[in-house]
Amino acid sequence: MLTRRDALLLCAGGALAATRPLAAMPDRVLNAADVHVSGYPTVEAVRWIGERLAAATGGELGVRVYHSGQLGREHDTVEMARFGAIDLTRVNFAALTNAFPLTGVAALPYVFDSVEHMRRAMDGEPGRRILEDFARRDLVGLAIYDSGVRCVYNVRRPIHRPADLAGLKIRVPPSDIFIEIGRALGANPTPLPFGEVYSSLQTHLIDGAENNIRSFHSSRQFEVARYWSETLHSYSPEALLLSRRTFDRLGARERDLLLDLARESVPVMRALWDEAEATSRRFVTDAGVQLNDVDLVEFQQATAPMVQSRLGTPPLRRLYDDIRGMA
Ligand code: GTR
Repeated sequence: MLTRRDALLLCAGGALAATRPLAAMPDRVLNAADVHVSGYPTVEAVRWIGERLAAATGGELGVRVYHSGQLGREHDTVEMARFGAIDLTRVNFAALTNAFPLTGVAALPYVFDSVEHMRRAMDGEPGRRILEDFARRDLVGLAIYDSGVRCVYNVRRPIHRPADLAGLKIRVPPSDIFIEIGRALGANPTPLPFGEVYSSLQTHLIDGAENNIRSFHSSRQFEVARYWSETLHSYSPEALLLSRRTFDRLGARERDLLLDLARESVPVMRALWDEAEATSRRFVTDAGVQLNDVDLVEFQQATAPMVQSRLGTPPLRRLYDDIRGMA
């Protein structure tokens, strides 16, 4: 946890770019990482928590969000939170599938039928099980946020079926499951951190990538990749994680406040998300990106064997069956 003095020292040293004026800072600050830009719904949801926390503690405890990947790649921020070097991190399940296999189930292709299905499952028992599992590795799972639906986009051509992806280098997050997903979709998957995707598209290191439409817009990748194909292959959600060390250092009332505010931030985030997603869809369409539907049955069939291969243990199979049972 950063004290006001630490924060001043850090900023004076220029080690971290400030995101809010120091004068408005509470006495103690929880620092939070996010790879997304300011204004992205995950960033704003964590700021919302911070503002409510500061108000409820009379300015004693707040949150400062280091957005745009200022604190590093998602995998690294998870490790930093585990060891108490940062307090909070908001990452996609894609960054968690290797260390927390339950998250991988929610990232699998076509495990959710719709946004409503994903929300129902993540608000319910399956989501609770995933959040509790973070305790195994020094983390407290605070909340699960929306991440829309991931689709494939590229610089070359519209994709209608898996065969159209043959030979295309498609960036995926650095995660075993996502590498397998990329292959199952028919592409040549190339794992890269989020912050490197835009330049890799520009330099033709990759031909395309896959993500939700908000990220496609806010990272400006739509300027380079002009074909967006509605593969709808993964709803891989977002997790807000707290360092166990920080949790242990907080007072009992502060812990309860933080847990409650994190829970209350989920509908706040979703409202921001729904608006942002619609805005981004309009924006990229107006900017000339070509959107097309795909043969979903072919994509479902192509990915079905890898989905089954990922359900090798009883807890994973049970989670999958429970999620499907809520469709
Ligand atoms: C986004 C997600 C980010 C990051 C990114 C990626 O949808 O919100 O946290 O994981 O995808 O593909 O790296």
